[in-house]
Amino acid sequence: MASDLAPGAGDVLLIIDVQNDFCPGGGLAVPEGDCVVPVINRIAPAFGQVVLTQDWHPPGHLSFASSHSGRQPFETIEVAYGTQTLWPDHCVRGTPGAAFHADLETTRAGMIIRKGTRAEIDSYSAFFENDHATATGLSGYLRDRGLGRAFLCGLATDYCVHFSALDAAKAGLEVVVIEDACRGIDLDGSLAAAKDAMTRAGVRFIDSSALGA
Ligand code: VGL
Ligand code: ZN
Repeated sequence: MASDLAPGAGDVLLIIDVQNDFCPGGGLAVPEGDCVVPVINRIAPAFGQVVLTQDWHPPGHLSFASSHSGRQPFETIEVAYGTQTLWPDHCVRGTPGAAFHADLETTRAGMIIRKGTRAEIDSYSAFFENDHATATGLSGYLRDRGLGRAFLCGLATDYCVHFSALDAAKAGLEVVVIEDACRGIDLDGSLAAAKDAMTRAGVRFIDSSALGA
């Protein structure tokens, strides 16, 4: 009998930010970030619908420590929409660091969402910018296509995967995070906190082997 986790109609695989800058050697390298690539390539063919996201910042983006004199990466500042962590420069639109990892199989994607494209606002979530008000259009896309369950994977577990999962749950989607297809940054306990918040939001965590793919 097929398990309830076997991907079918109504399911989408959401591949978050598998870009060079989040992989070893990149501007904001996530430990083992590149290890998600073979896992994602193995499971993606099981899904009829695949969406990719790409962190895509203009030069001088507000989330870059280098945009604030005297500030260092990983410090936080207060901005119009709340607290913002400052990052090393990463995923500057059009640069090699912003490109998908060269081995990531992207041809199956029906949609690529670029986020963080406005200089004055960051966007961790694939659904809303960090003001939690400006939509990217992804929830409409999923709704229009009748997709009610989102399987999430990619980088980073505690930032873009985390906030995408919360927004997906808020939008009424059933949300499943494929843990071995994600890696985290883990800044000051952010990984445990993210997992807690996702669990409280009803997000389910699985290993890719549970997909039968
Ligand atoms: C991300 C920090 C800054 C992510 C993007 O993809 O998780 N994290 N920008
Ligand atoms: Zn970013």
